[in-house]
Amino acid sequence: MKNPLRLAMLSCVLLSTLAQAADLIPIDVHRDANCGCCKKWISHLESNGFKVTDHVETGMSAVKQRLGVAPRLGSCHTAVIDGKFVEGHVPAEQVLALRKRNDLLGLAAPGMPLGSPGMEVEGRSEAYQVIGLTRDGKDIVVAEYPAH
Ligand SMILES: [Cu+2]
Repeated sequence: MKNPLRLAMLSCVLLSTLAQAADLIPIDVHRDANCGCCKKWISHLESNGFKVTDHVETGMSAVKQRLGVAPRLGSCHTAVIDGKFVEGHVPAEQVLALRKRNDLLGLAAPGMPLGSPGMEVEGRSEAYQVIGLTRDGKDIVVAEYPAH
């Protein structure tokens, strides 16, 4: 390589790629093979700094039971981060906030609310809540969308 500037730029790109890889937050996502909105939610996480390990499952209800997701909080996919569950289309910012909450076993966006990440439908959205399940088994509202 004759051009030293080009070499410097190239190594710069390599370094920033390495730094990004180190900063990504690992999360496991369990989903059914036929779930399209689950894949969209995975893309939402990936574009918000997560490194997703995708687990395709044959029996999601058994997975949810094993991970401690109360049936009333159920949605499609179930993720696990730092030993806590994330059920359904929870926004990435709430997943980040969950990492600092030791009072919660997990978070859920019950059902499949239109307009939540991965559930975008042109011109349609509905209000929904992000629910936290506390260590003593209570549901608490952690966030409401759209934010107001
Ligand atoms: Cu879904």
